[in-house]
Amino acid sequence: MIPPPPPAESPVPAPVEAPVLAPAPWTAPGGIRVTRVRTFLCAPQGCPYVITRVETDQPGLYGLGCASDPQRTLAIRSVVDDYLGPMLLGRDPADIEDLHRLLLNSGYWRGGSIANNALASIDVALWDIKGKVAGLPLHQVLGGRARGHAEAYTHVDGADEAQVVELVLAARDRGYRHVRVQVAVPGTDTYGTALADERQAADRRMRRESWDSLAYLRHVPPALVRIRERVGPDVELLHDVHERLTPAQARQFVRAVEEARLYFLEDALAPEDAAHFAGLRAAGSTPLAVGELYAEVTQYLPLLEQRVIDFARIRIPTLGGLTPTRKLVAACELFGVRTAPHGPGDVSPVGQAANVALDISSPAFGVQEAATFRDATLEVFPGAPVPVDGRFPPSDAPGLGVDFDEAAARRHPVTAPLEHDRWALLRATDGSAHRP
Ligand code: GCO
Ligand code: MG
Repeated sequence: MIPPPPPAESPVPAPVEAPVLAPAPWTAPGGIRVTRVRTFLCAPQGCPYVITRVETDQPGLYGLGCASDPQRTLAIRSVVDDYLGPMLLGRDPADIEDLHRLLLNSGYWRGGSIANNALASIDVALWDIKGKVAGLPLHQVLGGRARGHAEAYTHVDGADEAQVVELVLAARDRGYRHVRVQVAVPGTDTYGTALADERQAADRRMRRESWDSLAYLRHVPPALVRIRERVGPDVELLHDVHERLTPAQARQFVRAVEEARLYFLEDALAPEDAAHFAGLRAAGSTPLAVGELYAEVTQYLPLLEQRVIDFARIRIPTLGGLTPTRKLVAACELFGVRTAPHGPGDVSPVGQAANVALDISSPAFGVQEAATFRDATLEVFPGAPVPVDGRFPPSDAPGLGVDFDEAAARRHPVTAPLEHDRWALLRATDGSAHRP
């Protein structure tokens, strides 16, 4: 039995006069103080968002962060409400590095996606406040412009090549120079194709078909080569394997897809198989992208050092916030790896605004994943970053440049927070559980 939907708002925490749980030895009296940390659940995009708001004793000064991981929504909200939020009360929000380190240490057992998403939402909110106090857009706080705009990539998927080709050309006509293409494999569950998603929605996101690696290997690489032939050389094509192949199958895929001249091939290997990237690199020249599933910046380090990947698919919420992620991005720059931050519809506009601020200010930036936000999402998040002609312009508003409309959010409640974890219940043709 699915529990009743959670309240849209977290309980109001204790007033600031409570003892400061995580004091700093240098804090002088006066200055800005955190007075409340609140979380809000909403689903204007269909998937559950967790939004954190860090409030201060300065009228109208607050910061926003995104803790949205549809697979563990209620757990993440609890980590913010019950564990991390109380440690912020009474602290100066300017002490971002100290607070990030204390809150990370407070859990003792290292990171992981649930703890990191919660911590990230507070971390990004503190960066939002820093920009607002300084009167600067976040990309200026992070070092200023390294580019005039951030190139975006949009998603295209279809039941067959003809439909994909048509949608790629339409995306190019809308100004996109980078397009992710996913093509359905008849009779098998195929990641990223609308047909599967529609079925999932109809079945409350339960999987129906099984996953057939051999059918995928036979069907998709030649289809991508033919799609390249039909769309021509002037649009960058990307494809997401979504960690569904073994290392040997991934090497076959890389060899077979060479002539599609992909901009990058994403998640050809699961995190557990990262040691095989050297072999994958040797199988062909297709650029390799990985990382949305990486919860620790240190997971990237051997791949950077060996220079066996080309793009880091950084996910700021999963990595614990802007504080660790900007350090990783600097490392990417030093090792010649570009960033391609994760940003589909289940990253909220608050999370996307943090992505774009980092994109604009980092020399290592490659391309930004872009969702098509629904009107309801744009209503809940005034100032949401939206690509124009296939590119994100920098925000010129202080901080993240995105707000959160509580009243509008209440019109789009999270009604079935456990529904999304069924999305991952994929089985292979032999009935075994398979990575989704
Ligand atoms: C991508 C990702 C997403 C994930 C989703 C999981 O490349 O955008 O693979 O589509 O599947 O974020 O919740
Ligand atoms: Mg992906």
